[in-house]
Amino acid sequence: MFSSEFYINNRKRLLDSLPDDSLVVITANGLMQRSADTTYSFQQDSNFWYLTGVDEPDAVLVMSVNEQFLILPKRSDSEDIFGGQLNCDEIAKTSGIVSVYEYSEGWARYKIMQKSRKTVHTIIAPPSKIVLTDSFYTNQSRSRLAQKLKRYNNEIVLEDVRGVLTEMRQVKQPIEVRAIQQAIHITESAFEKVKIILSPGVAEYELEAEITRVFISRQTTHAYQPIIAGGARACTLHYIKNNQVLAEGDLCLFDIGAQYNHYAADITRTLPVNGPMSKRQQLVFEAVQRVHKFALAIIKIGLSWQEYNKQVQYNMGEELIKLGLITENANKEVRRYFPHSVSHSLGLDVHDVCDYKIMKEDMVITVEPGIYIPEEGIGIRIEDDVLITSMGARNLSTMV
Ligand SMILES: [Mn+2]
Repeated sequence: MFSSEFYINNRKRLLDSLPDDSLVVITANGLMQRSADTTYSFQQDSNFWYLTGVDEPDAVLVMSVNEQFLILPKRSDSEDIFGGQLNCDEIAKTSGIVSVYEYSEGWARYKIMQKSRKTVHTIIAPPSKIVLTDSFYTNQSRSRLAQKLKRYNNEIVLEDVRGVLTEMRQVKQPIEVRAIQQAIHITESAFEKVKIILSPGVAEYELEAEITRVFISRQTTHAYQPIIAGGARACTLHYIKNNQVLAEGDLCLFDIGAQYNHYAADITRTLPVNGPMSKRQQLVFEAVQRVHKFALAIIKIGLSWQEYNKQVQYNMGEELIKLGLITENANKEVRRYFPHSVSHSLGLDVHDVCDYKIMKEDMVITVEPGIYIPEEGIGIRIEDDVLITSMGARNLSTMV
């Protein structure tokens, strides 16, 4: 949905950030097995997409200042019959890369290109086949590529480009902000629907179905597994079973986000299942609201993430004392009721790349304080998506 200009410019910026005459090789994600011969729905590697706009599994980008091409994966006749043939013209048009080669021709060209070089720039993956990063399984395509590059030339040194890509991707271009804003609008319209049907006796999965219906009818998907958690279940931070029935007097926490043109929204609302909130629910809700407001107010260009986290956490500690939950504003105490980060970067990935050093203009981040009290069956989080501007934080998700 972006024109090829976006990807052409991103490739140029990457090359400009690397030493002269660098050779860059970056792989797409591969398909992941779901069971037997079926796969999970394909999700492209965000770096590969950022540089090419190509949504095919196992394609490889090869580029230097003088030459750029894409190598398509080996395809069998039956893959073409079941999956349809790859359209090289379409791929060339999307990416702005004129040369799209089939597997053997592409790798033959790479072999010649790397002959005169000592290093190749790529995204480094640890050597084992299944790689854990932040306790999530990463796609195996990166380690497969690294092995392949070593097979062509065992002497070649692989240099990691993740740092450069992080610096590029963490600051959003106007066209990216518009895509995120669109993902947010679609998510907001799902919230509007949910508010109408939210009532005691409704199951969490029925609400999930309604949200999914809105997303699919707008040709989007969930950017991540939605969390729809009634009552005490909201205290399980990544509750994704969504299989219980909502009870009268409970609150229901929704943490949902559409993925539009590869860009994610990430919004949380905590709504009463019916009627007004209880006195206690109201007090906790207002405390979260105040911390949320405080965080939004202090966000500014140049603020260090460390200072930001420290200030918001202190503010949260004061609220927790007022609620009678803790007696001392100390890290360990505060973490008992607020055990996650205030904010994270948002973009192509829902937890997008970021160096988390200094807040910069045109970063898009979430602001999501929460208070979780399992012993009272209350879990409340308010999460908005904001753009960091010269005027401070601009809230992009104010419609619900
Ligand atoms: Mn979030």
